[in-house]
Amino acid sequence: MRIDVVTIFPEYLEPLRHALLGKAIERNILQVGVHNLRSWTHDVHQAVDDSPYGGGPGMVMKPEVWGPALDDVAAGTGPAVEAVDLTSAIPHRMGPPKTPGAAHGGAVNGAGPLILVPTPAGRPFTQDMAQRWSEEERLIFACGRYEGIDERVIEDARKRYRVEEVSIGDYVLIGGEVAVLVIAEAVVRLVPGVLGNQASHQEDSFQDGLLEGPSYTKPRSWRGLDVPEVLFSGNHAKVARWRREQSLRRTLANRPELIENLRQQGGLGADDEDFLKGIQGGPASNEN
Ligand code: 6GU
Repeated sequence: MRIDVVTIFPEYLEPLRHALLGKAIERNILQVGVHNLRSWTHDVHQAVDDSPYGGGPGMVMKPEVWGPALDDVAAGTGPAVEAVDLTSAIPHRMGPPKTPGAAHGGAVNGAGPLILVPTPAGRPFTQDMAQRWSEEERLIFACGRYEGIDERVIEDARKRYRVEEVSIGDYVLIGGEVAVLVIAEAVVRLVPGVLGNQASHQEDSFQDGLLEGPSYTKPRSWRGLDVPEVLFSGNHAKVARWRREQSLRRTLANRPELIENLRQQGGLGADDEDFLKGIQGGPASNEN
């Protein structure tokens, strides 16, 4: 997978080089290009925004800068050629240096890159999206400030590319950069070969519509608190049932709407319903 990010704060994307993503870069599973939007300005002030038509606070990012930036990054042309790919921050076992601009160009799958626009006005980011996007050849993130990019940039880009506007939650950030870090991490960890243990995302929170339950390690007793006895039983079916119930319990407490969603989809068995009834004190407790 190749990820390109267009931003006015390239240094903000530095964390992509570290830890899990750095390892994926090092192992050639991932290439990351970070591009400074100001490379596509022509005026002496390198202006990327202007005041909004119709008035109001804040600034709007200019279409004459964003349009060519997205086209060049998609095609690997213009200033996008000069952007040096991020290399891993991991000092040991570094692979050979990559040629700047290598691996640009059209996607092998013929669908072309998927352009992602982080914005609080986008669709809520979910694990399902992370799963779908982890199967893409190329992702291009277009980071705007929160007042936004001139709408025509999105409208025009949709004529040639697949474009999705995405939000990471119901709060407002100054710009999309941190959202890119969040989304990239969620996506890249699902790319085959990135996680050491491929089984380890089968049990992730949200993978089955429920939150993950508690985990324990040694010592068996710590500060007077004991690891639940069932985990020493060696009875795999019993452990699996207990884990399911812990997931149901935590999901009901923290995200009750997820329980309802799962119920609508037929994802709760009779034993699940019995357990939920038990911890809610019966259906009467819903009536208040
Ligand atoms: Cl993706 N961008 C910005 N600027 N603010 C956000 C967001 C994204 N998601 C939630 N708030």
